Amino acid sequence: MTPVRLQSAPVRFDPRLTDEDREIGGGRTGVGVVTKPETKTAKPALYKVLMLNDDYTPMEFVVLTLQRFFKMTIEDATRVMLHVHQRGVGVCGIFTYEVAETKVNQVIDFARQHQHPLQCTMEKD
Ligand code: TYC
Repeated sequence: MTPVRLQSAPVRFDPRLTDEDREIGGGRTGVGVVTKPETKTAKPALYKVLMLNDDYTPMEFVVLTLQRFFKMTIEDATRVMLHVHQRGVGVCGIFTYEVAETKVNQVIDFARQHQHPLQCTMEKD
């Protein structure tokens, strides 16, 4: 009877390995370095929603708009409205792109419905 030779399958030459890697177990040493997996989730870009001053929109309407769409207290809304009135532009909040875009459209629609020229825009933070 022919003796059965116990032999492991030939290991394919892997050009990516160094000689050191090949030394034991054909590069499959079962030994490795534990590395933290790379985190590939990028944080979304943020956008400032800006309120613009004009000469016609009533101050109370701007305060109401800031309370309604930016969940501000009457005190914060009044402070932001006065800042915009005095400086020409002011930040209502900082949001991801789609949320910022929705808020800008809500403000513009609300102002139009009430025949006010109030304008709102967004810019990358
Ligand atoms: N300037 C306006 C007025 O005097 C008030 C106002 C404030 C308008 C802020 C727009 O974003 C604005 N009635």
